[in-house]
Amino acid sequence: MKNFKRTLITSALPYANGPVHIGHLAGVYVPADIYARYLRLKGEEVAFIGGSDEHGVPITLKAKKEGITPQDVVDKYHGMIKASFEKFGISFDIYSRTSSKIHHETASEIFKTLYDKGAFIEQTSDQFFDQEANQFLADRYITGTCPRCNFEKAYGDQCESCGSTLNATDLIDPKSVLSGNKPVMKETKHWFLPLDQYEPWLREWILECHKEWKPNVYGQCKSWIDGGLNPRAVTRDLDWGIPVPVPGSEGKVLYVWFDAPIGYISATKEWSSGWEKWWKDPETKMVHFIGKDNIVFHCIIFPVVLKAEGSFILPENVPANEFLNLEGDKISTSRNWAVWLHEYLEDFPGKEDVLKYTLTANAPETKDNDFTWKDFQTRNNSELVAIFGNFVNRALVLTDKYYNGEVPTPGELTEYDKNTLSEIATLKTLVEKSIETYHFREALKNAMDMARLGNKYLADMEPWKVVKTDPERVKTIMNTALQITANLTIVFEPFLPFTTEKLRGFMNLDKFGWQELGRTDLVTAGHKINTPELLFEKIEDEAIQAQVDKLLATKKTNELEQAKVNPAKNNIEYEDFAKLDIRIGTIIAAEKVSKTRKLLKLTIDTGIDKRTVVSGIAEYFEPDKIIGQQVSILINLAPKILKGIESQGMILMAENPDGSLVFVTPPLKTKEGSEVR
Ligand code: B3M
Ligand code: ZN
Repeated sequence: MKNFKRTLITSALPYANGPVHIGHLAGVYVPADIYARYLRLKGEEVAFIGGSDEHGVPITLKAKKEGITPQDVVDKYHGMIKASFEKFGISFDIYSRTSSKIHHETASEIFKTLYDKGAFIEQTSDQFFDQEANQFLADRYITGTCPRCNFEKAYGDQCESCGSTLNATDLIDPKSVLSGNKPVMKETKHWFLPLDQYEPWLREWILECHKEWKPNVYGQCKSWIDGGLNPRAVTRDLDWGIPVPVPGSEGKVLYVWFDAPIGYISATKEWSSGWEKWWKDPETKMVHFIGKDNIVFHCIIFPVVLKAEGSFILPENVPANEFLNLEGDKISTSRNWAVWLHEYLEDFPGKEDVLKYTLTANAPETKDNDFTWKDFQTRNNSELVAIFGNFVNRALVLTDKYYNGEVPTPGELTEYDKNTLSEIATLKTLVEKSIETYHFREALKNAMDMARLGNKYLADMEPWKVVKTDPERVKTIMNTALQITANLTIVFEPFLPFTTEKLRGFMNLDKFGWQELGRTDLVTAGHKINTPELLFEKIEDEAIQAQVDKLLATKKTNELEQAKVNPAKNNIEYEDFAKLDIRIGTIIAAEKVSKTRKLLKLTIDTGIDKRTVVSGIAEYFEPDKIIGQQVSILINLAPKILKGIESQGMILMAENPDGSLVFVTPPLKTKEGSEVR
């Protein structure tokens, strides 16, 4: 293995179009953070880079939907994401963003360098264009009927009903999201990265020289390369992003996947004026932490960009994870099927480490895994509380009780004591090996074995019994237990930093370096510990049930949405209902309101009076066909002027999922003025 001088750790830049959830944490940020903390604890030189990915079509669509600017969208979510990471103690050296000036400059420069070197090919092709909006349409800006399943709202790149990947030109009856019009084909020019030209190099660099990459990563690269690489467009017709910095490119921006990984470089620049050693010195080891859906971008496309540029290093490893599911279902932002970090922090304050522990213990390293609240509770109650917490608590409480909190002087160690203590060094080696090969769940298990070791030691030694017969021996036992406890403050530091800080506080200890791990004299006789408190607390069934109920409610909402039925509104009191004065009436006259598409002016016999009501039903009913129609009318709605006509009440209508309207009419002719209640 090559010896490196420093490690550059990058973690995928989350899209700033929503908050972050447990899937992000489990797949990328927790493992990257463990790795960074571990290396720092070893005294190595580390840069841990993160930031928000703020370009791309989903952000412009979200902005459009909410009637705000794309910058508003990313400002909001960048802030939320950054705060969540901070609260979870993800120890970025910098958390930046791609809408920053320095990033725009850096990405433009790199594009320009490649352009000047002739690294791109220019191609014209026909793309959908919205003539009314005067704009080319990204795939997500086009909807139409899916050619596979006939779903009417398929996107230009994917059908969310049957899951097929589509081309916008496949859609039957395509429509522009901007104007609703049928888009036309128009010629446009783009710049392409000729990946095909790099195939021999990629084959050599990945398939020959990086056989040690995780099987899921290596396998995906191999199948991409074997499948034949094609030139890939690195520009788009869009008005949100980094303008293409070459002549003849008005209205075009860099493709988000071209600029996003360059965000790692710009963030490093922003963080340190000495950024070049991190990116250009072959003695820097670069590791990309990402999820499996980002493999091709980090293993093929971005390396080709770096290679074409010529002065940058390449990643040494890309330990991509599989996906984390939630209670058996794929995590989904649009379906709100997620545990959002900002909500977790509210519901479980002070339990950041518990979540990190669960996510690491169950990390989707080799296959997709499932997060369940039940498992979360069990991990906390039967592992953190019952093993780690229990051991530490016994060690500290007994020291407090027997020796007034002073570490006792040990006598001669038995074989069992010695074997127990020597296990610590063995476990240290295992943790190191696991972390250095990106097996974080195994590493955490190794660390937990150290707590298990202590727990078993005290259970076997039973100092609470021995104290009655051989108090001298108990000094040795407790000293040994405290050495193990002190070692736990080191071994858990990369995984549970809030917990180790707390534990150091209990033990009145400073932070040790990783190299001290395994020492059996970390606490000296006479050292005074503080009054012990609990390291972890039990999580009760009610707290778990509340989370499960929240997910069940989400499921219900989603089912209704699928069935196109709106969820029920909040309960009201009968008095609220009783305020409504609804009567049966009959339409006695009807005419269209001129210069409107939707409005009819109706005259209703309410049994009390004959009054005028303006109603938005003209798209569904011809005026002369509804004379004599019985209706339900809300007669005590405050009158309102509509198009210059005073509307005195409201006709009740039932609305079908497709928007069509039906009168709410009694099935038998009913006397005008009858009350509906
Ligand atoms: N924002 C995709 C994602 O969140 C993308 C990662 C960029 S890493 C340079 O999955
Ligand atoms: Zn479909």
